[in-house]
Amino acid sequence: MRVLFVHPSPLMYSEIYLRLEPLGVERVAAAAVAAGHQVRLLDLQIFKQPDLIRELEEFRPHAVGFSLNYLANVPEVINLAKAVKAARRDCYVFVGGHSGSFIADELIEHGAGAIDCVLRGEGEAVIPLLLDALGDSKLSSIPGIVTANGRGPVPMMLDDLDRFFPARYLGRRRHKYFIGVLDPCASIEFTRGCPWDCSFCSAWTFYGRSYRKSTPEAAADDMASIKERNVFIVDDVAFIHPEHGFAIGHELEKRKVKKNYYLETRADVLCRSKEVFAYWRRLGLEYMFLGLEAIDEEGLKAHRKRSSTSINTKALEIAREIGVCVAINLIAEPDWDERRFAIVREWALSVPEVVHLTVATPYPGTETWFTESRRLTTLDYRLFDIQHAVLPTRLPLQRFYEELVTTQNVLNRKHLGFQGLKDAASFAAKLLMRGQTNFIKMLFKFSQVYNVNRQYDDHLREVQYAMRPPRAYSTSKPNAAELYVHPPKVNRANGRAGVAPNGSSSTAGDAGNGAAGVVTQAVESAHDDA
Ligand code: B12
Ligand code: SF4
Repeated sequence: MRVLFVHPSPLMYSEIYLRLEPLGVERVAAAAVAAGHQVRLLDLQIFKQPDLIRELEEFRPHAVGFSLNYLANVPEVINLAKAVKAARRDCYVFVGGHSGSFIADELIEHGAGAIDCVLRGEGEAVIPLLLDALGDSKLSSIPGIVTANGRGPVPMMLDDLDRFFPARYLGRRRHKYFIGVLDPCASIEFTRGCPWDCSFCSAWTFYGRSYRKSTPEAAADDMASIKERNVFIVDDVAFIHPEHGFAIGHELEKRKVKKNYYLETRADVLCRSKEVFAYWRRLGLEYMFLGLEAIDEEGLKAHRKRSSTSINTKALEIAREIGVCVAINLIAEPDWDERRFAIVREWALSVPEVVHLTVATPYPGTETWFTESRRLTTLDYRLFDIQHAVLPTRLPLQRFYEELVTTQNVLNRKHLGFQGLKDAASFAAKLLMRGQTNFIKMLFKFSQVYNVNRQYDDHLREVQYAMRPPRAYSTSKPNAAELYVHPPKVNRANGRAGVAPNGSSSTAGDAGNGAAGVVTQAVESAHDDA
């Protein structure tokens, strides 16, 4: 069967800092290839809608699968599904991916017949089953399937992360993938899932709080097959288990693989396992993204980050000591006023690191989606990109954006001061000599993207598809069935759901002090379960 996979266009944030390969759909595509199908992949972060129509005419796919990881891409994907059906009526259209999994029924409804099914959860194990069952009554028994007739059995997890390497060879114009000066840049996955349970995040609810690892040998083989010099490690939290990081590193050394790396981790993981990060620095680790989220204890507690300002400070010291450049993320709360923005600016200017701000946004699949007491001010999916305010702001909205953009500008200028510009110019010259222009284009786009009027006007656009709002606000936590895509494994030791042997994963939210112990147990137990 001929199958075309499509990744939608980039969101606002990606327009400047990065554009990365669609690793998830590349893995699903690899599973379809392994099952004997003829597969193509079109990434609309690089190509345009007319390219999709051309591809439909040339390739004449029997099925088209959209990857929908980001909520803000929902209207685009629905309209593309409609365009595909209009061009090829008999083509089977399906949707998968992170956000798609949390709002499957809603998508089927908006699609009004253009989306034949949504496949919830991981795609690798079920894609061969779906393609095999098209036009058959077996379709309704595929794990994770949702059609206009209702839901099938619970989604199925991939039994072994080593099974499918991403089908990178299906990508076209790979030189377009980059992150900052790592231009061009490929992506790789060493582990999947996260054993923490931050209230604003859906990474843990998607994977049922599981945490799995690829073998060091497979991870190194995958890395060795990458042609690009720079690699983004997509794991939610890198090197939770330092021995895994060391083992991968040793395999890379055996294969004489030398690259520049970018990864994301937590401050407490960095503090606990400094050695593995120092070792990776020697292997080529250049940049690290730390989601500190808040600069005070109260903020950290509200996000249930289970970290403290002293751990955050220590993590920054460690990163400086080992010589890795850090980008910090802070969550801007809609109730911030001028004074609060000023405090954050002052703090950001006092540290040498790059600081990013994202706006607090409740997402389907997160706990805050159910418990957030402030009413959503919009049901426009496109604004759910953590760069727009979707909750009532204390300042008038336009004023909030003025403060946000001013802060982004101050933070940006900090790195593009005289020395920054000199460094950027020298990077740019080197990249130009290699024919890479992504980083250079990025330097000129900032004011176009972070623009008060543009952000404010985004709220005034007509809403074609309205999001299904959360059910009435509740102070009690939602029950697990409402949150998880992949249901958690029942713990063998105590018969309860979750990863912590003492059952603390389901109650860990109450933890303030002593949370570190609870999570360490969760992390260790995730290790056993993996
Ligand atoms: C790496 C990552 C990024 C990378 C690269 C992503 C990329 N190239 O696609 C970067 C840094 C660019 C990024 C950016 C952003 N990200 Co991000 N990102 C992630 C992260 C940590 C891992 C994604 C990943 O690669 N996983 C590994 C692959 C193998 O898994 P996967 O993509 O989910 O694919 C599997 C399934 O989803 C499914 N699947 C996927 N596609 C398809 C298609 C079909 C047809 C089928 C059947 C199945 C299927 O099968 C795959 C294999 O099992 C996730 C968190 C998470 N754990 O999912 C957040 C996450 C997806 N990102 C998030 C956000 C908010 C953003 C930004 C908007 C942030 C910002 N500051 O503006 C931007 C927007 C990016 C854009 N598209 O323009 C949110 C999404 C929230 C939401 N509900 O919309 C997440 C969930 C993080 C979170 N804490 O909540 N991100
Ligand atoms: S540590 Fe928290 S924010 Fe990071 S992936 Fe895990 S649950 Fe999400």
